[in-house]
Amino acid sequence: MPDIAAVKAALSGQRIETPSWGYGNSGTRFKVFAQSGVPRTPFEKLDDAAQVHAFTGVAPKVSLHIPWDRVEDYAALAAYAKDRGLELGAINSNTFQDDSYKLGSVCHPDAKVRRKAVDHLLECVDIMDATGSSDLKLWFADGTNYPGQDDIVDRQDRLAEALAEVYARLGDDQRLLLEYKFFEPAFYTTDVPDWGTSYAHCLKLGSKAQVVVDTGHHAPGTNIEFIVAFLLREGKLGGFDFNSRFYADDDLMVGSADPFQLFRIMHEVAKNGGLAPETNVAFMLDQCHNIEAKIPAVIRSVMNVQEATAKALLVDVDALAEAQQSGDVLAANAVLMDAYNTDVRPLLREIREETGLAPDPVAAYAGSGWQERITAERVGGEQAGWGA
Ligand code: LRH
Ligand code: MN
Ligand code: MN
Repeated sequence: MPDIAAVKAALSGQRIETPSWGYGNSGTRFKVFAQSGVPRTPFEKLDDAAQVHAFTGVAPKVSLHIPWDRVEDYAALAAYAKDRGLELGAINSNTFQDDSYKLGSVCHPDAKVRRKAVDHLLECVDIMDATGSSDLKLWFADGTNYPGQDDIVDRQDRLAEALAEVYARLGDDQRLLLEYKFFEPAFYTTDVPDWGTSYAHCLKLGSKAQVVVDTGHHAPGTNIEFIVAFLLREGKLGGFDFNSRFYADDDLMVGSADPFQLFRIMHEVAKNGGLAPETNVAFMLDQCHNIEAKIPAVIRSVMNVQEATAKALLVDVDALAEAQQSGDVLAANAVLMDAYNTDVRPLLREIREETGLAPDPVAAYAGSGWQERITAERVGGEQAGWGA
């Protein structure tokens, strides 16, 4: 049976990174529903992230998106984060919201456009130097809409060249996380559509390049936990962009659409050493809260990751190995299901109370008065950058 003290230690040691854009207004391409009290600046996004950390105790890192979080002085932003018990996490590049990127960014047929895109990525590394961030998260919207539109292999060559230049610029303690997505905004080919493409590029680049798995970026039915297990085995799992999907890249709260899938993913992570800090798997959220209140939704999401992790840690791995070895299919499956069907909420409440936190973070936030305060004080909040 799992040792409860070790389970508790692993749970209180887990760190979940929240995205700055999850605190801002967002929507679909049909409508952005503005909410009152949303942050007007990257500094205010950090104020909200500090609330999430204050009530959960496990969310000290915040990912930034450039240019959505552009500021004059990034060191000052990092200092502001530090004053609130936070750290700046992954720097996400943006090579998809400029008119010049109509035919792609780093894969664009025109070298001038590629130069502009690579310069932006290099600027993101400069920002990392100023903020102390160790992760550069790259997602390329590059692709084509029509057969024949561009040469698939040429585009891979351009991608490899751009990645090599950015990789060469990384410091010793910095890494590049390459995200994949099977479609959208391109509808025919996407230049980094799947983990295999990302993995192949990362392998060529070297040990500072790793794959990031955005859970919303797969075709329905994809076995994401297999990908996770494979990448961990190869030392190439850099981290997650957690969210949930019913249809496409829905960016709903992690663990809301398919909590069982999240458990299966976290089981592979836990079993294969992915929770050990030295493995350096980043547990990041990449979500938008279009219709629900944002800060409590981020808190809920952090709790969903914790619940899936707790269940994964409760898997009796010895009993599982024994059943697997003896070819007892039903017993092996039962071991996993027993852990999944455990109500871990009392355990998590206990851990919170032991560390001086309120047992129910959502209720504690609701009673804190923060939402009322920002609603009164902040007028004219900004958009996350999505769904104008
Ligand atoms: C693209 C994506 C990528 C972006 C983020 C805002 O769909 O998942 O990670 O940076 O959304
Ligand atoms: Mn993502
Ligand atoms: Mn996405």
